[in-house]
Amino acid sequence: MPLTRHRPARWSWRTLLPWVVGLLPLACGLAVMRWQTDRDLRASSQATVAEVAGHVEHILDSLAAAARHLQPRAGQPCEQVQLALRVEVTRNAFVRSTNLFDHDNLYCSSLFGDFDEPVDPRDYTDGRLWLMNGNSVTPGQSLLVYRSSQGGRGAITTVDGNHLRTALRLIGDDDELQVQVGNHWMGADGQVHDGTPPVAASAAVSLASSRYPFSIHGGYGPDKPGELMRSRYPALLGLLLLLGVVAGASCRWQLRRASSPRAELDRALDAEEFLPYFQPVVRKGDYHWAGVEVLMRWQHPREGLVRPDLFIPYAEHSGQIVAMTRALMLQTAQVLAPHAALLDDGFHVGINITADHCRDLRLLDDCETFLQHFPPGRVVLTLELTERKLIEPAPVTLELFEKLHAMGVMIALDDFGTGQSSLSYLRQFQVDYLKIDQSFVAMIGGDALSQHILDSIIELSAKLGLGIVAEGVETDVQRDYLARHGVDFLQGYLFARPMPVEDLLLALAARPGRPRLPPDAAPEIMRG
Ligand code: G
Ligand code: G
Ligand code: MN
Repeated sequence: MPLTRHRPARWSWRTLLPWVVGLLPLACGLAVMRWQTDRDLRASSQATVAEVAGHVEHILDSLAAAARHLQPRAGQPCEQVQLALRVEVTRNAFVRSTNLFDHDNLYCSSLFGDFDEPVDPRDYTDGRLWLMNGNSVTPGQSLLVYRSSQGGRGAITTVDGNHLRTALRLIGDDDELQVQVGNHWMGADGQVHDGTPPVAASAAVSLASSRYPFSIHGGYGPDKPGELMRSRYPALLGLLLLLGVVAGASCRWQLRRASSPRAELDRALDAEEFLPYFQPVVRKGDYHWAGVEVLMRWQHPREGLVRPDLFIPYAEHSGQIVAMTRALMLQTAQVLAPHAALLDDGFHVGINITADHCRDLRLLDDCETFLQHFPPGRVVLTLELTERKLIEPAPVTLELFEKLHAMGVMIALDDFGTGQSSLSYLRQFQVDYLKIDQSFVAMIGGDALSQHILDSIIELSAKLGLGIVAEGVETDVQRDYLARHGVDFLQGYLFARPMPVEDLLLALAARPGRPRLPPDAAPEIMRG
């Protein structure tokens, strides 16, 4: 049974706002922390890169000083200069080897003495530096080569790549550092690669030496800012989280507290909290159920079931009653239509309508939608208009009622006797039924004057050819009196109280001659 209709999740601003308010301090705090962290990381990265560059310049100063000393000896025979080459190696901690070249040919080396190898200045960045992945002496062992030349002759000094590697590792222990010379670069792993080094994910910084043709690149991995924030601001993060929760919760609380009745009704309409209850109307004589009146109930999440007299007046005042009635009609059709087989042909369904609903022709669509849910002729839709708040006979209203009648919709004048509708009014709107207000029914058995009023109403309706329904029948005396006076339909606690749709369907199914009696069904009181 589609009685429990599932609710689509709706995201209105009222549900979103507490989240936004709760997340805002968190987002702002995180943004500020992130900005501060990035700034600090960048500063630390810049400092590290500058320190490494200074260290590499210091190493290169050693190489340059050794080369400068040897430069004047270039061109002299190897056996004469070999000792001087070795002295430079011994004197300088960073110098691994020294060499001399003449006419672009390396002819003397501190390691081997006489040597013979071409020197191509194009290998050297700026003619001075070459970062290579090993040479013929130590293949696979990176080294940095410094070349000092004057007119095709000069000195070449080298430093082991390990010295650079140590600088990269020790100075920036958790940085990603690289030294780049021309088209070659070396990372903390000590390997020399071609091309340009990868750019660090965060706080990437590059610094080119002003004195030698190399540059240092530094930065941190992608996880570094997060790690730093967690380790640096644990208390602040916790506080922000708490602040967010408190802000969100208090916003939610405020929204709930400060919500106007109008907003509360809108919310309830969205949440489908208005339910149809059904009170049977019985026929005189056999007291079979001729139909039902649909009465709105508010299934409030905290207050429980709310009676309509507590909220309908406000809804009528604010105009929200029209949307609420429309939703109620749709819901009524949706819960009854699957069980249309339980209804007799011509079963009356009475809906209470307010004057506001009759100001344009949209009520026609609402009624048409309602009737389309049922097999033709199965239900007769009856609109109950209260006599207390009469509808003005504007042209559009008259057109509306004409078309409603053409569609087979009946009109009942509710609470009859409490207002002052004229005969012309009854005729103008082609009213089909009068519903005698329960206050008159309660007069039965009372003084003679009150009873006279009731009798007059019944008489009047008979003269006008209108059907008549008595409301609020509570006793056998009232029932018998009304039956004797020819009242066609009766409604009241004596027959049945307003009930939820589950009970209505059980009671309808339990009627004699009906199939499908549910095993544990406890049918509502039945007089049929
Ligand atoms: O159901 P209850 O029994 O308590 O109804 C109280 C008042 O609320 C009655 O005057 C009845 O006409 C009105 N009422 C109940 N349901 C609706 C409805 O759907 N629309 C309007 N306009 N009035 C309703
Ligand atoms: O739409 P109307 O104003 O006629 O609404 C009918 C109202 O009368 C509803 O509030 C309904 O619960 C109530 N009602 C229905 N039957 C009885 C009854 O027998 N006695 C009393 N006191 N109220 C009734
Ligand atoms: Mn009514």
